[in-house]
Amino acid sequence: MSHTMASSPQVRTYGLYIDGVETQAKNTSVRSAPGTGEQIAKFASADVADTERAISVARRVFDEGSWPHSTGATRSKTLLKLAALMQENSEGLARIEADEVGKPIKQARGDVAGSIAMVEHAASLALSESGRAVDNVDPDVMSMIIREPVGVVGMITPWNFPLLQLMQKLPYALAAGCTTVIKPAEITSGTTVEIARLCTKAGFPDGVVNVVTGSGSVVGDALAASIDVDLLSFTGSTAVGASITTSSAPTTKRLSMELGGKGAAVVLPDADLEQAANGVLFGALFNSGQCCVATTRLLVHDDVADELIDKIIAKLATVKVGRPLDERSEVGAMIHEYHLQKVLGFIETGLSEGGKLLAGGSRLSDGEYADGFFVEPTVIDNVDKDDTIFQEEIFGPVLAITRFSSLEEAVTLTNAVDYGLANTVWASGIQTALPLAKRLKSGSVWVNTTLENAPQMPTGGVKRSGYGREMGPEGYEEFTEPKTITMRLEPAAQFFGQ
Ligand code: TAP
Repeated sequence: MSHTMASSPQVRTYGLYIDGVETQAKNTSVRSAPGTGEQIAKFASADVADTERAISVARRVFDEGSWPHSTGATRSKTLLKLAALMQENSEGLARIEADEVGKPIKQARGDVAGSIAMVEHAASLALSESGRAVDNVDPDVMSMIIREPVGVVGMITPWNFPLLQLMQKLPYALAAGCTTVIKPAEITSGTTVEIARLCTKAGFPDGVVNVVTGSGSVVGDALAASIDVDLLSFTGSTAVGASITTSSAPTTKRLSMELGGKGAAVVLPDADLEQAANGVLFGALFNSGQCCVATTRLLVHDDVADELIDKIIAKLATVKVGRPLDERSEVGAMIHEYHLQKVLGFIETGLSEGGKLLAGGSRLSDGEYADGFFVEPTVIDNVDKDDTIFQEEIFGPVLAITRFSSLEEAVTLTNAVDYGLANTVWASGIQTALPLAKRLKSGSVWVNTTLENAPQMPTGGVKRSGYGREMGPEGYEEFTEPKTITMRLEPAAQFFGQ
């Protein structure tokens, strides 16, 4: 891969990656760039038989192959080799991601850097994590809790951060000794196939990393229904996640669910308002708001609401919406036309339910925006707890503002949604900020910062945002199964009152 290839108008072609070999499928799908309308990639569209072939390869390689029994050092070195190859190809990966998703190239570079950091972190866990001993039950009893790889892992990922979401799962599963079958979102499959190619170069045995591109209702459903998939690790919408819990139920496989979100940024009167204005806006607009942890609800104390909103509107005037490969762009395109219309529909509903438009509100379609799916960053004030845009995940660059007058009200409002992924608190006094952070129902809370992640920090949701954690030692453990081996030393065990 080279970035000249990625940035040329030439269409990139990707096949199915099974057992270390890339093959074409009977059908293909074509992806046009959401920022420019140009055709950029052609993906293989797998059928159920292709998916079952990939699963049976992953099953055989897990049951009979060397990877699950390899040493921590081998897994770690192979992961570090993958990280080095990703580094060599980082600009190409970033350009594919920007092209296919429509995100600004600067942010795509950040996604690649973050992904490499996760591979390196997983490499360290492959060396450091192991089982434990229990030796305090009886002086003559010793128990070992060993950690075994969970088996064949199916991974289903969304289109908003194709590489980053994959890397929150794949390196940790590989560090644990699992084999994998990955189904990326059909329209953004490029970097996932690129990673499979790099995995072979890095020295992962054939069949450890398999990629089956195609639609969710075919490939995803086949993964959910397969008895040979031991764990299905899913990132996507709450609706599809819920349907997978049903479709996979007869197999009793383990599930890990990273689902939707509806984060709030809570701004207290003692907050640094300049910082808060910048952070709130970034949290709402990052990845064009197509971000599970986006803070698209601003909950602000009455005393500082007007001042903060003025600062947000002033800052917004300096934010550059632009084509993904334009180095100046800070907000890119929506993923596709249908989604753009959905976002515009949410804005319309928000205003019809009593919201007051402070900025944006329309599609951008002139000049550089003519061939892409761009929405103006939008700010709506006067949003009530029961309004649609307060409750539902918009997945677009829309900030909904609600005011409060007491800490209790801020807690109630933050928690008054079905989701529980990530929230943010802006406040100077730690005595207020920390107790507040503890009362917010979400898997993560940021205080005086936002969207700040690192591989050492686990991420995941509560309520309808799902269950399970990714990254950190907790994320690694998701891909392991504890096994308890108990031994009696001397004297011999007593049975039936011998
Ligand atoms: P979804 O529409 O749910 O799609 C996610 C994945 O599921 C895609 O690969 C999709 O395939 C596949 N899929 C669709 N139907 C399926 C089925 N019946 N069985 C199995 N798989 C199926 O989500 P999206 O629109 O791509 O992504 C946006 C959503 O992801 C948002 O709700 C966002 O909050 C959430 N998200 C959550 C997180 C975390 S960490 N919690 C991170 C990122 C995104 P195709 O699309 O190819 O058909």
